[in-house]
Amino acid sequence: MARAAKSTKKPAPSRAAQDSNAQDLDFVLHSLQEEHEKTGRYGASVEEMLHFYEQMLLIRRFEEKAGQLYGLGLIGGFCHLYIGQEAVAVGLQSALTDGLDSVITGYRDHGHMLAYGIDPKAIMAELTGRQAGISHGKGGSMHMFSSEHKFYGGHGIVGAQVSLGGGLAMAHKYREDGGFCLAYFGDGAANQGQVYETFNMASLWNLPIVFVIENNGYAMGTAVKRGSAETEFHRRGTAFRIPGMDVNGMDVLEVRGAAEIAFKHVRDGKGPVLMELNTYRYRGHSMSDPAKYRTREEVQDVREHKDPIEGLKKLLLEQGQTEEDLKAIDKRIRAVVTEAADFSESSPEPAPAELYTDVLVGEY
Ligand SMILES: Cc1ncc(C[n+]2csc(CCOP(=O)(O)OP(=O)(O)O)c2C)c(N)n1
Repeated sequence: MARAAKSTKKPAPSRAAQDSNAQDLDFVLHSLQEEHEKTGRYGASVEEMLHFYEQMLLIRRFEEKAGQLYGLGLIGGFCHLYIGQEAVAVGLQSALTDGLDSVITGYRDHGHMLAYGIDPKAIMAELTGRQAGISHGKGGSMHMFSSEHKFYGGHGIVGAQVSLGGGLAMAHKYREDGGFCLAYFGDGAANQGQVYETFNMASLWNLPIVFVIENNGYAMGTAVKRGSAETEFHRRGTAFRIPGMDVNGMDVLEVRGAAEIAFKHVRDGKGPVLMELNTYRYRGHSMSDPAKYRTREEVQDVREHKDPIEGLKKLLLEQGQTEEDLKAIDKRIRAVVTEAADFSESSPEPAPAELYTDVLVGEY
């Protein structure tokens, strides 16, 4: 007969006692927040600001065009747009070392690829399933990949990219190449078990990795506070001694400022960092989401008061740029996007023989 084990455990401390633990000298909330708040926004030159502006506008216009092509039936399958989140990828990736550091993300990946400098034509051709696409038209929106650019996807399995990112970081360390991995995931993915297994191993092995939680407020139709017990995502590495940072992901200069601190920490061999980038997606989760779980007013309010592109535009105007200068940039970007769309529409689909390429057959 089973015998009830005698509990030797002390009773659980009250909430108040737990709160006072936060004051204990033994308890450390691992954080780089103080440094981030002290340093603040990145002191960009006007040239750099113009570059960030162009990159964010390229993502916005590209995604708008992708939305149109989807509506016309030229893009099949899933398509998750990055509109609203542009400052995150642009601010972070502007601080990477080209050709050295690696990037991995989920299915909302077009913006990250554009921010990495990958040719818009190759991305649009992939979206439309053409041979000239970066995955030869066989991957589509969620499965783009370019080892040449150290861009390791594009993953449809929520959270999977975090563990794979741990592997990429392990490779950087093993090869002693001085690079690190930037692994993006969403607030919904942040509740997955494999994320915490990766945190543990990354911290234990002191891996060069920056975990980036893009908190856009929703996981499909579930608002953060309905699905997450701890909504301050930057604190979630504390149990693994991974320092966190809480960053305004709608301000590209703040994102870049935070990146400087986080990336230095990792490059100095001090192990992983966890960044929470607070942002917002304007469009539905994917093209098939009518977004009934939030009001139009909520979206409009963010557009009017927090838009990352409008925010930077205001700063540029204060720095002496004119409306005409900025309109000329928009015109140029629209031409790049139109060219990418025309190119993909006139490109051939993959030949039937492509069915047999890039297929892994073998015994291990
Ligand atoms: C393992 C797994 N579970 C569920 C899904 C279905 N799914 C696709 S996206 C998504 C929500 C993820 O939200 P979040 O991580 O916040 O990223 P966001 O879409 O906001 O960028 C879910 C549940 C999936 N693709 N993979």
